[in-house]
Order: sequence, then C-alpha cells, then structure tokens
Amino acid sequence: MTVKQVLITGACGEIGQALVQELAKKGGYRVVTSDIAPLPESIKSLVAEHVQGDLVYKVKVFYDYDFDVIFHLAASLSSKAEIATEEAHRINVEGTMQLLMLAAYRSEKYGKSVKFLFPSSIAAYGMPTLEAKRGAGTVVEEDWDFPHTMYGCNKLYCEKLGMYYSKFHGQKHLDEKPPVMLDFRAIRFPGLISAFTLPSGGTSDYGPEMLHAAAQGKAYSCFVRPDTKISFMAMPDAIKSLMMMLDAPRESLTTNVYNVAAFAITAEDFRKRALKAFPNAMVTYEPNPRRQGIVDSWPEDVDDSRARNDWNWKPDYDVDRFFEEYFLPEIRKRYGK
Ligand code: AKB
Repeated sequence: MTVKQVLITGACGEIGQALVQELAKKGGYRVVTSDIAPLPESIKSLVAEHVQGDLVYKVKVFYDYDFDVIFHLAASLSSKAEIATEEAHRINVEGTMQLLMLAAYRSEKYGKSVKFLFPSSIAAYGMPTLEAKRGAGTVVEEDWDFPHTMYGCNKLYCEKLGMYYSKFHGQKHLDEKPPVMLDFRAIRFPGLISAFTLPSGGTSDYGPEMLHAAAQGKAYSCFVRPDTKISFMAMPDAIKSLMMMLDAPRESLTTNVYNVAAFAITAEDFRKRALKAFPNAMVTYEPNPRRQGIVDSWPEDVDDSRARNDWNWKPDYDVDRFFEEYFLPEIRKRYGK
C-alpha cells in the first residue's frame, strides 16, 4: 500500500484532533501537523511530525514536503474574529492563500494532484433579518451568501480563492486525463459538537458549552435567546463528511463547495435535553447582543442535497441518536456522571 502524505493545519483544534485519530485508525497516511500550540498528548504518537508556530510564517517550511492531501483547518472562529478582525483576516485569508499557493505550485511543477480540503461554514451565509431567516427554510449553497462577520467573509472569500487556484491560476495539466490539479473541496459545516473537546472562539459554542457544563453540574449562562435556531452536527459526522469528501471521485463532484447538515435545533431544545439527562443542570439565558446578532444572521438550516447526490453524504446522527448514542454515553464516561 502506498502511504499518502497528509498535512493537517490547526491540528490541535476540535476537528484536527478528531481527524488525526481517524486517519490513524484508517491507516495508510503519514500525518504531518501544524498549529500555533504544541500537540496534545492524546494525539502525539499518531503524528509523524509537528510544526509549531504561526502558519503564515511556517508555510515556507512545507515547500520541502510532498503532500498528497492538505486539510487546512487553522482558523480564527467567528466570535474571536469579530474582536480581532485584522488578525483574523491574516490567519483566515493570508494563511489559506499561502497554502493554496503551495498546493498550486506542487501540482503545476511536479504534475501531481494535491487534494485541498477546506472546512467552510454556515457563517458564509448572511440572513438580513430574523423574518428572512425564519422564512428561508433550508438554504442552498449559492443563496444568501452575504456574511455579516469577518470570519464569514473570510470563509466565503477563501472558497473563491480555492476555486481560483484550482481552475485558473497556472494549472497547466487540467486537460490531462485524469486532470492533474490542485483539487479544492470545501464543506460548509454547521455548529459542531464533540463529547471530548470544547470549542473556543466560535459563536455556535453555546450548544456544546451548555451540554458540557450540564454534564459537569456547572451553571451555564447561555449567550443567545431560547428560540435561537441553527444547525448542528456531531463531531464523528463532521469527520465522516471530510473523509467521504476526500474519497469522492473528482468526476462525481458538480461543485467545489458543499453544505452538510444533521439536525437543526434551538437553544431551548438543548436546555430541555440537558435537563432531561442531568436534572440538576442550571441553565439561564443572558443574550449577548453581539453574539446573538451573529447567530441570527446564520440560516436556521441548510440544504445538503448536493452532497447527498454527488458523494452519498448522509449523517449517522440525527438529534436523538446524537444525544442517546454519542454525546450522553461519552460524556458520562468522561465526567463520571
Ligand atoms: C463558529 O461558531 O464560528 C463556528 C462555525 C459555525 O463555523 N463553529
């Protein structure tokens, strides 16, 4: 079996840690990681090399590597990016562009395809009003692409950059059969929830934060209104979608950017589920206008039929299975409740 060399940026984040574990389980990959932070002990032994530091300055190191696949996960998430917009732009846009240039250079110079997997987000959407959000139903990829946040603008623009570098910049081997190219594939993720790690800097964080707090018997003050609704997904489904997208034959893809969805629920749905599982849970509401505004600009749900048609995407966890078969069993083990 030929071993594929993979780069995962932002490997210490929630998706990164779960992805490193999945690639190790599958086998056949030599995983190189990068992050501003040192690797957590739990995944250290699964990684061949870790490059620690600011990606924008570290990218040059990677010109000496021959990557088959790049998962570019490093990002400053929506709430954090809104506070430090310039820094977010540097991390989210400059970091992505540097890495796209590297992948384009490799595919062009060595005539070798490089798959570039990019987690985009529901933050790429922007619903102008709450009425529009409630009336829109499930949204498709090219509708409502008017993000209200720096992070959302960065994600949407990087989707476009990915398409530019894969289709138009250089890319001398596109007409070969099969085409040799920077093969850019993006997934627009909803809010993700892991039973093992906690997100930081995001705005969909109220979901996972509330559940982890309830499981530990800690009080939680939710920063959005009870009726706030967006879509969420279990971390194992997010990893499943990345692996499916990685393995999908190029000719089956009709676009570069795909929505994936699992379940759309309100903050109050989370509270009720938390209370049912942990009757002593203490959840109150204290909406933060800035963060509320961000979530209000995201659609209630997304239409993922393109992913379902093109690469047979289907989540394993609907809301009941998410709680009963993934989150609660794992979290009870973790916190001993
Ligand atoms: C965030 O809240 O910023 C992220 C996202 C929805 O992309 N979790």
